[in-house]
Amino acid sequence: MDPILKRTGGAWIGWSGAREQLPADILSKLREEQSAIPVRLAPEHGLRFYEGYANQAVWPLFHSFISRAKFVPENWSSYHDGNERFCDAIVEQYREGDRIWVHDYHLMLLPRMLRRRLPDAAIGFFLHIPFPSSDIFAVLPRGEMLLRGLLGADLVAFHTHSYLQHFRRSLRRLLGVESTLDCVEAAGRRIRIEALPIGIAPESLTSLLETAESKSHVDELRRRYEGSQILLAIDRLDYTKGLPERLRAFERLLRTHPELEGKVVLIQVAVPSRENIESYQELRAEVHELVSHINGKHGTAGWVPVNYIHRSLPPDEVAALYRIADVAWVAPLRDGMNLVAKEYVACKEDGNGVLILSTFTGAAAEMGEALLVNPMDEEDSAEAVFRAINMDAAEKRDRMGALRERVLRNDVYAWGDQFLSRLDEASAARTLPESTGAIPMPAAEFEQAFRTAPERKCRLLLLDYDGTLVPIADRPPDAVPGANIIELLTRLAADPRNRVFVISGRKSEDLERWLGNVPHLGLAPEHSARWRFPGSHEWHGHTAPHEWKQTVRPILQHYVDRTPGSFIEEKGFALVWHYRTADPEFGEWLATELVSMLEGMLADTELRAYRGKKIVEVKPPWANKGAIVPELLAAYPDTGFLCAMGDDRTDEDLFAALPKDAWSIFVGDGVTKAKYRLARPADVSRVLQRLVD
Ligand code: GDG
Repeated sequence: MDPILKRTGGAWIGWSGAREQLPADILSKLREEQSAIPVRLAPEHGLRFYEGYANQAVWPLFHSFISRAKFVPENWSSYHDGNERFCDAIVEQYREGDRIWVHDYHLMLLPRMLRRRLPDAAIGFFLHIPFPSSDIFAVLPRGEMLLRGLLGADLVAFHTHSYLQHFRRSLRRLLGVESTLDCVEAAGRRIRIEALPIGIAPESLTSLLETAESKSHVDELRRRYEGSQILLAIDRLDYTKGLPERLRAFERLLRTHPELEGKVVLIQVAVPSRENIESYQELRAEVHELVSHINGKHGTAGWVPVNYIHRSLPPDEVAALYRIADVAWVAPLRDGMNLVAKEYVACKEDGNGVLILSTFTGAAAEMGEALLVNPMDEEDSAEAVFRAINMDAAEKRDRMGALRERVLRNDVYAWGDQFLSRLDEASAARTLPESTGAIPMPAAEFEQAFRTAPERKCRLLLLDYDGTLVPIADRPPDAVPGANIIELLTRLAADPRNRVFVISGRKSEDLERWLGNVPHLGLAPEHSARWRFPGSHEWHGHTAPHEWKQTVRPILQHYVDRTPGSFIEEKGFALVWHYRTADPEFGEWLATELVSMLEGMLADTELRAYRGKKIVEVKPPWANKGAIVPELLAAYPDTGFLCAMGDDRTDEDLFAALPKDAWSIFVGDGVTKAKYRLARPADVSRVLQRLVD
């Protein structure tokens, strides 16, 4: 972040790790020279904030190491308290127009805390580690609080699309919050979600190699390892980084290729990390033991196979190692991104190097020219190394050339600029537009418009059935119209000036059976793929092709088998999977899976999969309720009053197709394009009753 802060003139607010308050002269030096402002955590909370919930619960779980996760309730309160202290420090520094960029898993409660105190601030959040699958996330105690915490931001960003998808699933599963690919609407605001892979600052690394001192250091290293292929691994000593697995693979390489004796060396830099945590102490012991084992077993008087460096090196030495290494061996078991892979590539100007990269890093999603390995597969890893050290120069140059181009182009500046411009856009678009909140229906005005429609013109009423005229039933066949609705429709349709249509997703037989005897009632079943005019029994509209149902039905059947209580409904133009009586969370989860699967399958057909209220419907796009509006306006050019009522996503097509001066009325409390709103089907009956009275 340092180069970005310098460029934008930002300040860094962070915890120094110190238990005590820093002396005043150091504080002012930090502020003046580095724009760094330390947050003070109470001594009893400080370590527990960092080493407790953040690094013993969130870190292992987010890296899919469930069995390493530890949850201690006291650590949770320190985590909460730590986030609050950050909030205080930020609020103290904040000036109107500032942008706040919150980093990483230690501070996931912070966006919401900030939103409460600075409602108008632009707040962005970036997660540097993976976001786990929702199965794993669900294991994390207080996970819902973290999700709510993040939803305080205007922008929440991750390294990869797959982390983003995991986040979306967790939102649905734990909070019941729906999202689209790039947006979540929650707590009355719109939150943007993004995949923005981080980059590096290549020149701040390569410039370290330009000094005379550094050049002679590189020459000296080259002399020292002359005749050997140099494999390089640089990691924090963390169990996610796969050090023991890599050492074992290296041992296998030496065992299976004895001809490599004296000709290959592995330089492993292991930077000490989180040393107070027990699992890190165990890892250190295991790694030390493996290194001694390999060197003891395979080494000779003149050759040490593993050159192990257990400390942090100055940056110029790191750069020199990148420059001389023939192979960088980046093998984490799980890693949000992994910058070492990108830094190595940046230092290989001559293209003479090979990157071996674990598929379980975020970097693998954009570095396909590396030799990709599964670090758990010792044999596969050892062979990848063998291949790398024997690769011919042209192949090395080709692969490295493609990798370099991407690393240099997508640098950390591009990443920072993108994040900040997305944050600006997201905070400007945070408020949900007024149109999504239709106003309560003005009943008296509505009646007045109906009554005073010009004498010689007709009045057109388009009414949805389920959820509008009758309440939604668990099973579709149970939504039979009561005598009151039949009477109401009969009286409404009897007025020679009225043209009344029931426009529904139901199949023709249902509407005919229930409403077919109401004189002068128009029917438009199957989302108006077909219709008949009042007083006529002749059907107009499309005829239905059937062949596609044979392919789609088995897929829906598979979901029926997996979901107790769900079933398939067949209509003339559509197949529908209903899951109203299934477990709600499971049903929603499967519906999303089904729709995304069908999207791929149906891409080159004219069919589409749609989600409605507890249904997934497969149908052609022309079977939509908006399509009938031009037909009816052509049939009734003398329309002087037009009203449409509906409660479902499918009714939105109808609302969108209406002329501007029509009365569009949404039933329920969802987001809608309609102008007016009624609460429930009983209100619809009441309003219609007043028209006939
Ligand atoms: C987190 C995520 C994500 C290493 N040894 C020395 C040294 N390093 C530098 C490397 C590199 C950095 O440390 C390590 O970065 P990584 O990306 O590999 O890993 P994490 O520290 O776990 O970082 C990770 C990252 O955030 C960014 O979003 O990529 O997935 O876990 O820059 O060069 N630097 C110096 N001496 C060393 O001995 N000076």
